[in-house]
Amino acid sequence: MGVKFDKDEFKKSVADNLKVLYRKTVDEADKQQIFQAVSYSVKDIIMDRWLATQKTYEKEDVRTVVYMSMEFLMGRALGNNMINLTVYKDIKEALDEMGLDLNVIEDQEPDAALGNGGLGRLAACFLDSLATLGYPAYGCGIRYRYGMFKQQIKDGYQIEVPDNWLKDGNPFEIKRPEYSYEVKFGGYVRCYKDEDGRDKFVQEDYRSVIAVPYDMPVVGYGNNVVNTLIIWDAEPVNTFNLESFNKGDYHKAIEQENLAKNIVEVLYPNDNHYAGKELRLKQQYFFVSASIQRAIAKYKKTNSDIRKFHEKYVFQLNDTHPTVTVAELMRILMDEEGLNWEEAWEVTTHCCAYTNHTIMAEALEKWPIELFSRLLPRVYQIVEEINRRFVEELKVKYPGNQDKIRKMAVIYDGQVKMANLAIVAGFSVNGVAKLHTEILEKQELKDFYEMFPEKFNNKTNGITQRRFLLHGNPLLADWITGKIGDDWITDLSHLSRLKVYVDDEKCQREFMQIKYQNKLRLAKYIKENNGVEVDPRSVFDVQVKRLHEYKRQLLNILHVMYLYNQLKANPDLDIPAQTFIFGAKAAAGYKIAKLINNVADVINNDPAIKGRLKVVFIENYRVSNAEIIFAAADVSEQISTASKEASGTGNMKFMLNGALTLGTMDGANVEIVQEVGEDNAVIFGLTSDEVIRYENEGGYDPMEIFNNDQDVRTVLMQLINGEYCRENPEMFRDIYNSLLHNDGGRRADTYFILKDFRAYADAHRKMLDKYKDEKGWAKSAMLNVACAGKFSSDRTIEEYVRDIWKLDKVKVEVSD
Ligand code: 26W
Repeated sequence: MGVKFDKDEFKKSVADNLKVLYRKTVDEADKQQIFQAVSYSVKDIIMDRWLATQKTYEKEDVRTVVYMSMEFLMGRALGNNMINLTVYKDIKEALDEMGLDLNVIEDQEPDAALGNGGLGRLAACFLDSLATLGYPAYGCGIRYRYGMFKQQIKDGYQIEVPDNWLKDGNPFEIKRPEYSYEVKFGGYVRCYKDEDGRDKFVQEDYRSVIAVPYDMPVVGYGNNVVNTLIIWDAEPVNTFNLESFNKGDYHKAIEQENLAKNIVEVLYPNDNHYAGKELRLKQQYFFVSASIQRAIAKYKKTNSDIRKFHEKYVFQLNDTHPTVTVAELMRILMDEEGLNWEEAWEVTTHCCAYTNHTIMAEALEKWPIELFSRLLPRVYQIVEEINRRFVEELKVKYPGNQDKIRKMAVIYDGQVKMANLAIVAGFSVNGVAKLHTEILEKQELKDFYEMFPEKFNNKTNGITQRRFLLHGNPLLADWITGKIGDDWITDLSHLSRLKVYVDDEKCQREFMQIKYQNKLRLAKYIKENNGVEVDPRSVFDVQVKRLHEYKRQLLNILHVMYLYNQLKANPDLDIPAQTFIFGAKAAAGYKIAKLINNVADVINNDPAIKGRLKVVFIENYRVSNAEIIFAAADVSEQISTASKEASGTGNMKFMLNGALTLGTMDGANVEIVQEVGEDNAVIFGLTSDEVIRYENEGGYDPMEIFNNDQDVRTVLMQLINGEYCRENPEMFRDIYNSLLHNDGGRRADTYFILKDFRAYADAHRKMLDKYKDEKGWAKSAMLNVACAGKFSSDRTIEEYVRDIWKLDKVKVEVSD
């Protein structure tokens, strides 16, 4: 089913593109131009498949899932598209012959960083799996002008630099203005009776924008399927709104122009933190309304009865961010399609399914009624009615129980609660790992679970092996294929066939040699990008993920400080050399990055340590360098406070690349250990039950640890004695205080860092003991790969399809 590849034709195509796009020959073109030309040549291969796929969907009038997400963290497209077209090596060869280096070309592409972290990257992995498995699906999101900020480190601080990812043009996207829709904001609702005496509602005196879609291809692996990611751009209703202008409404014209510009300007760089910004609600409604209008228009092309809309479309809501989908769908079905409430509710509640990605309280989206109703007057009326009916139901079911109503109502205390809306109107509510779903059912969403147990289900996250092994780690990918064939590329459970090799010493050596090569590659990257020299023979101990208190990068760096003290006190300590690698973007103002960088500065420049300890903060961690980092890791740090990390997906990427997990029993770590066995990971620390118990008891007393554990005490004192900041010893006072003292409503050491410290230090010791046993380590690392099968997003998607989406697979035929 692969693509028939003609090398000479491809070379000619690249040369032609350079000519047509830039009037240049291959020798004259610069790297960016070459990247563009090669991308257009690859797009050319995609195009016939894209056309054929969409034709097939239309002809077979398939049931479709629409993955609704504010974030799609796609990363680079060129390499991935070549991989999935199964022409990567062919193209590499063709370019070689033209004197061009594919790696250099790939490096010209900016990451499509339309997401913050786990949630956005999960959406991208899901699209890859849906296309590869041949399911009719498309993603809907926003074409942010500026994606996730680029991070520079200056003087140890994070500097946020705008990510102008579209500056050189995006060769893979296609603008489709013919499918544009108007989206209205503000004004008021006029109610009148139509000829039949029915109530009609129209929004008047509104401001509006035109939502213009751009399609991005999502190529399935080796199966001719090309699905679509639709990202919406906003354009002013009329470049210079003539109508308003003529009426003298100059102000309104300018307002609408600004609205369009602002709405898609930038991705909010908040992860797990709700800020309540009006513009964010505008973004949400903007892409939701456009996406639903598009789905309904598509549906009506081939179907006549809108009452059966839910038979052909299901909307998966990626967290609460797109939850206004529920009310917008109701509005369109009633106000534009003429259904009554009951009919519209029947359709809506069979269309919408909600995924929860976090139990962090500060991430819960609650919009003030004032803001919500002012921005979306008609949608608000509908939310009010949903709430009124639901509260009636609650009163019948739980008479006199005000407490239930307070907690479960969609509107309460002046706020619209988006999670409650999603649960009430959705037919499915899922968590993203077994433990996470259990916590939702038993704690966070207990009342809802009791009322609607049938809606709740678990879907443990997964990752795509096409990007994070086949593309990111070609050496290991080839080695695996050499051993067990290439079925693993589309069925990761095949990796278990590697188990027969884990005791074979030759295989162990080959495997570790590949790891070493990947460590060399990362060392080179670090040298070139960060100017730090690291020893590829040292243990690469890596924590890469968003910087967040609950993820506890602080625990990691405090432990590094402790290790450094140990090595200073005992220079003969018999432990392998270690490199601690961090990579993370922080919400603006978070101090830990500065601490990590200062610690790195001190340790890396201390000759007494003889290079046995190094600390690196990799600047601008993102999808493209993540691929290099995972491939090179020995130890995977997954150390969140138990119960806080819903799933984690980086943990799976490390495992797939043969790193051992050092982690807490949190999120999907639990399932990772279950798959690989307790001997091939190191687990430490409080369990989620223990954490939750302490939280309910109002915390614990970190002072006791501070007073009794001399090592911890020393490390904490070093936060405030200038050891890591000569010029300002007060620099890390806040961190010190947060660990030891209650502050207003905030408990000391909210995330149990000191409580888990000893166990963490012991876990590290245990890990190093394992590392010293070379064969044992090789075996464990190989077993991690061999047991990673469950964590393919292909498996996750099959479960979504089976339990929630009920889609049929499609076959796409293409004549090359
Ligand atoms: C409204 C602000 C905001 C922004 C982003 C709130 C919440 C979020 C996301 C839910 C944060 C996120 O990315 N969550 C992560 O989702 C991953 C995919 O399911 C999980 O693997 C991570 O554990 C979870 O933190």
